[in-house]
Amino acid sequence: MQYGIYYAYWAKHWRGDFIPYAEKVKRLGFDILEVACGAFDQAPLSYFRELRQASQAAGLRLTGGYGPRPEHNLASPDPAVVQNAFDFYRDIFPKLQAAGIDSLGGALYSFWPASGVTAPDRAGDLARSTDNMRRLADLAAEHGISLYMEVLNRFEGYLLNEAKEAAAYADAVGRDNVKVMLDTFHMNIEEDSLPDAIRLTGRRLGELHIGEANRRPPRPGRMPWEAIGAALREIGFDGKVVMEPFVKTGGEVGRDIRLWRDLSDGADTAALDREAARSVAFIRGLFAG
Ligand SMILES: [Mn+2]
Repeated sequence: MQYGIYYAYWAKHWRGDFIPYAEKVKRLGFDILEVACGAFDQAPLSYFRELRQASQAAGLRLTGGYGPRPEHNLASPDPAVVQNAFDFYRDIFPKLQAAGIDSLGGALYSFWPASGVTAPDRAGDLARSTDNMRRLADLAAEHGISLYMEVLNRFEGYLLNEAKEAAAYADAVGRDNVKVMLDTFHMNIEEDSLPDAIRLTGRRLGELHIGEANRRPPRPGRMPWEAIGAALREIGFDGKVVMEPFVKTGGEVGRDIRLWRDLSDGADTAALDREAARSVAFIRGLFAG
């Protein structure tokens, strides 16, 4: 397994320059830096070549994340929205490839956050999403990219809330480069058993997001980290484990993640760095078994 962290732990905005994080994240003990791809259409191809060079120089692998905006919703009944989504992905896939990013994870099958939805056409959306995902997967494959369907809690999504739903979705799409992404923060709300959800997902698991129930970096005590590690070893998981902590208020990140209080105990950047380093050492040791 390889261990990573999402850059937004330190950031207030979803679009940003990821290059400065490469050296830092490696020094803190990570193998992977996960970046936000939602604004990749705003940047030129040359930026992504620089990003690749920076990550290679640091000895770091990059992964991509995206919570699709409503205008990129692959489940939409409006063909113009679906076309718009394909236009967006057709623009960014070559950029991911240029950056050396071989996976994109998130609620790619729908949109995020789907918090205002009251009466969704779940069956219709699932059918449309499944058909469109097959096409998107084939496009992604041309760029060597795998797509990870992130399972979200009920307050942020309505199509895939449980691992078993995502497993069925991935099976229905039936493409090797479409996998499932689980996240302990969402699982903590929706799953009866976190280890059982991992076992059920099995070989379909592409990436695991880790975090405490309140989205602090993993630490001992609250989540069943030992049992989660055992389940990952049981399914022979050799993929990406990426922590996605959010602890600081303010900006787009604080607003979208609904951070209304400081969960960092007033940490400055150096203290955030120490916490991330401590957390990845804890998880790495535990998951190794
Ligand atoms: Mn996540």
